[in-house]
Amino acid sequence: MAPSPIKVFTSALCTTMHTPAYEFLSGAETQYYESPARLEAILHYLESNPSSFEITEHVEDFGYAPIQRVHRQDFLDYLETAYKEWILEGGHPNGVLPATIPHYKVARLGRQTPVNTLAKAGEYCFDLSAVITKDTFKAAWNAAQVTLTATKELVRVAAEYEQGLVEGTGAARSNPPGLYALVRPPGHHAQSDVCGGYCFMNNVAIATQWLIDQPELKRKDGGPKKIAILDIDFHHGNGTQEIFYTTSNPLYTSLHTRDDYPYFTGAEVEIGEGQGVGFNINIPLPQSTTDDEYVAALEKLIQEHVVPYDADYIMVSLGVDTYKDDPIAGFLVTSDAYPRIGNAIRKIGLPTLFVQEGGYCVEKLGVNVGGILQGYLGKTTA
Ligand code: SP5
Ligand code: ZN
Repeated sequence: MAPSPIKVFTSALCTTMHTPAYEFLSGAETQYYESPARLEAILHYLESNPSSFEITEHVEDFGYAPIQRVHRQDFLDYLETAYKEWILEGGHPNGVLPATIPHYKVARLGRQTPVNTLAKAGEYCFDLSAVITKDTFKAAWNAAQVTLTATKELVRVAAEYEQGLVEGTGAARSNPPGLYALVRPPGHHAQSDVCGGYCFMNNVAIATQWLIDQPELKRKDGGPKKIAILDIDFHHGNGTQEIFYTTSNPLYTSLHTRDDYPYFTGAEVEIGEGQGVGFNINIPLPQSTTDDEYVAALEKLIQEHVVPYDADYIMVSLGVDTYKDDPIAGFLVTSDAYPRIGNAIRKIGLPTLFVQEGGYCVEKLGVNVGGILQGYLGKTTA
């Protein structure tokens, strides 16, 4: 039986809002690379392939609670009020950016409680890319709600799939259901109480924690459902790592650059703490990584860590900034690799939600993201 199309969840309430005019890269003011044009390009590809994708703008309101399970309230209050306070204090209308960040060598003795917005910006943001505009809180909120809406549907299609496997009505382990949350701003750099790397709220972490929290979702042994996160964005997901560092559910796994942003996290020795030891898997790769090397590393990660974990669902932090011509990132990976990546994820055989993270080569975003999703459907080209 042919696989069902991938259900795509998106909303203009997140994709078109939050548009800082610029950021700083290597000391220079540049365009803001994390832009609505990225999502338009992906959407255009998906709309041109209606036999593979079913797009919906239906968004449910899950309220504040699932976000509060992952992010600290003082941080969320800051995100919500920062822009207004910033303008009142005479900050530039492009948005809130820190000028002083409590570097650990300074903060070690610091006991001064920050009061103004510039100080708070330093407290709650770790780099110069997460510009807070008047719409940022709303956009991040809606990205989380879209991701949660897709996650609720994941639960439904997963149950249907399990039923089909039991009754043998055509479903087969080789065609697990797939869904896609086409959202921005991205999430995997956002920690429990600090933004950065274009990320404000951690969509994948919020959705994962929501799955674990559902009282009626149980494994056969009575425990909560298990989730394996597969982070294939070029950059290490320091946010997702931090949020789940001390727990054995979810399993966090990441393939990422060893040589680039966020520089200070992503080493193999970051294995988790306490109950979480062994459930944080970092695979740093060199800048020179090719298609074959990338796919081999992914297959090895899946065989050695994801499959043995015996998860109920897979959450993919889907970044295609691994692409060779990405303007701010990139291995030597070409567009040919993406269907192979999707195929490797399909072979895990578990219901999967793909959530959009990075990828900045706008002209190739459609074919690269589309390549992964088409590969998941068993196709060999985008
Ligand atoms: C979600 C996501 O992909 N966020 C990434 C944010 C990266 N921002 C900093 C990029 C630094 C680029 N440095 C270029 C070095 C030359 N290769
Ligand atoms: Zn990235």
